[in-house]
Amino acid sequence: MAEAHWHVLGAGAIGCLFAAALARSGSGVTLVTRGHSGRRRLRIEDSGATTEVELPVCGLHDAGQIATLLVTTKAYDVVDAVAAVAPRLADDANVLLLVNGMGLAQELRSRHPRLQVYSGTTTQGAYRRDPTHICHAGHGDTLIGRPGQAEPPPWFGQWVRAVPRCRWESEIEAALWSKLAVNCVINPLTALHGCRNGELALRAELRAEVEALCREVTQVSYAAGYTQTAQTIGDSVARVIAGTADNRSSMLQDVSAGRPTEIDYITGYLLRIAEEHGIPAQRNRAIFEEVKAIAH
Ligand code: KPL
Repeated sequence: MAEAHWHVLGAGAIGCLFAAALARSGSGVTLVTRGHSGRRRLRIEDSGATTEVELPVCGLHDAGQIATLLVTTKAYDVVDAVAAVAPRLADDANVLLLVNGMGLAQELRSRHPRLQVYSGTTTQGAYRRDPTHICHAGHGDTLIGRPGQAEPPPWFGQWVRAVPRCRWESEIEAALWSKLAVNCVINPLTALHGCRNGELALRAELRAEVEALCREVTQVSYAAGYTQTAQTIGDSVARVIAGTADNRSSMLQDVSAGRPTEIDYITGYLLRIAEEHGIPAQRNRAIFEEVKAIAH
């Protein structure tokens, strides 16, 4: 059977990093952009060494069928971006969502029932020095899965070949939730206080806010059946704060750049689950409103 050809929608740092990794390990890859078709040379910098890879680029509305799509856009762009390429998607196309937050896989499944929608989460760190120059800043784990699917699909072998520390996760919802839980605490607080992640552990008033949010996330996690996250959220948040102390969170970067934030898919998703279980989650609700007030 021929290997999957990957179309990558969302040519930000993470999209380019995975596109380059797939291409370098022998997979066919095309970047899908809002611009014109052509070729793009990407430079990937990793631990001081820079490698180059040139990829074909197509426009959103070009002809040509898409059988396997990796989506790495901002969460708030996913629905529109997938709708834009929908006429090109094969009947049973595979769509792998590697985006922040939760709720989008369900939304895509209900809008496009024929698609095979998979989800992923990664702790790989990357940022763009410019649109073609990506800095691979941190090596992490990449988990991919689909609710109810114990065994990976055939295309997953291409990911194992391309991406170190990539594994199939049969409990992908729990993995996504545990990342969401950490993001619910760190991202809005750093965005509201305009601080780097590490400051959340240094200032007493911010430590108190972290604790209050963690208590609510624990409550919601227990109610939703994510027991492991409920039992470990405090330690996980402390570890991520320490490990990414110098980082400006993605939400702080979005607010600083005047972009929309992903709050609807992070705290907003937590609040929807809290409501389903009759939990008020007042601190999370307040912080959700505050982020809404300062951002788009
Ligand atoms: O995922 C992140 C983000 O900024 O979105 C963390 C882990 C908080 C790192 O900054």
